[in-house]
Amino acid sequence: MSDECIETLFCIHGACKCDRIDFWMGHKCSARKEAKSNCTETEECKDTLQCVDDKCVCNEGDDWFWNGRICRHRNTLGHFCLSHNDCKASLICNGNTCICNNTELWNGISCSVSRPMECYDIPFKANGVYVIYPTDRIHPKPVYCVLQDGIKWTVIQRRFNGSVNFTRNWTSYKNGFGNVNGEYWLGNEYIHLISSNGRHKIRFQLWKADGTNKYADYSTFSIGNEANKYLLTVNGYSGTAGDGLLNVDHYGRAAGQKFTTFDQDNDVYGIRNCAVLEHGGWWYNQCEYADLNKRYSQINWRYNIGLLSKTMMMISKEK
Ligand SMILES: [Ca+2]
Repeated sequence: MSDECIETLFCIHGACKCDRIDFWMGHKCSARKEAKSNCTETEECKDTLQCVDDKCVCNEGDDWFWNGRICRHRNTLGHFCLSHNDCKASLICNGNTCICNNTELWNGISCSVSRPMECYDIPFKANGVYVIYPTDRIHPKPVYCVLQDGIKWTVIQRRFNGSVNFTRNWTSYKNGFGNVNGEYWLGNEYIHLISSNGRHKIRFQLWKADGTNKYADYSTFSIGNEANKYLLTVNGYSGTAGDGLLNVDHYGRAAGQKFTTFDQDNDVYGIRNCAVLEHGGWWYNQCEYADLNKRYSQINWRYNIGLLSKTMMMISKEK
């Protein structure tokens, strides 16, 4: 019975305890404390608050806030809200939805007035899909971004299971195709716009079916515009895969070549179209030495490496 307990304690299930919303101070019960109050134990703080560095706080990071009763998780773009506090930093609550204010755009992490041209411009920490604005800084383009060796890369090509057909026409290669979460080609127009905006480098990542992983870097990479047929410029090879584009047999040198698709023959092979022969779109010469866009079962970089089962082409700004 409660009268058997000393003052401020209640008899709960046969034991003297403080009321649920109180805590035991050592000599009496006291109300649990609000966010930002001084504390020595988490027990002293209101439900879901924790005592960290002698203060009652929401301890799951900046994405959590105290709403006066409990710690709540801030929502991301497009999710429900009642107030600005319900939304992640830089988002506002409008019509019960977290949005950027109308002069800013969402880059996958925050709203920003400076619209990213490429992954290099985004302060991301984890590989994934982010939004870039390479065309005019207005139209969004989702892209897969990779952080590797401290470098932020924009993935322009990715293949790993053959689920996406790379036998495509000029317009398809120009605008891009596939799935940004899976296999895709970013699009020659985007690759041109990004790679011609300051000096760029490219990394070709190559995996064989047995898991062997090699790479080829070129410290200079750009492609021309559509009028130039997206002509390929690469230079400055380093890596473990060997150079497959520049200092190779003349007939297959992709460096300096225009892009060819089955409906637009810009290759050097006079009587045939290499894109038809190889079932892809590439900077064909007569025809190729390395070709990552051909029929999935035949992707190759150099003959001494063998067939590839997984590829990634990614570009970044070269400082
Ligand atoms: Ca031809």
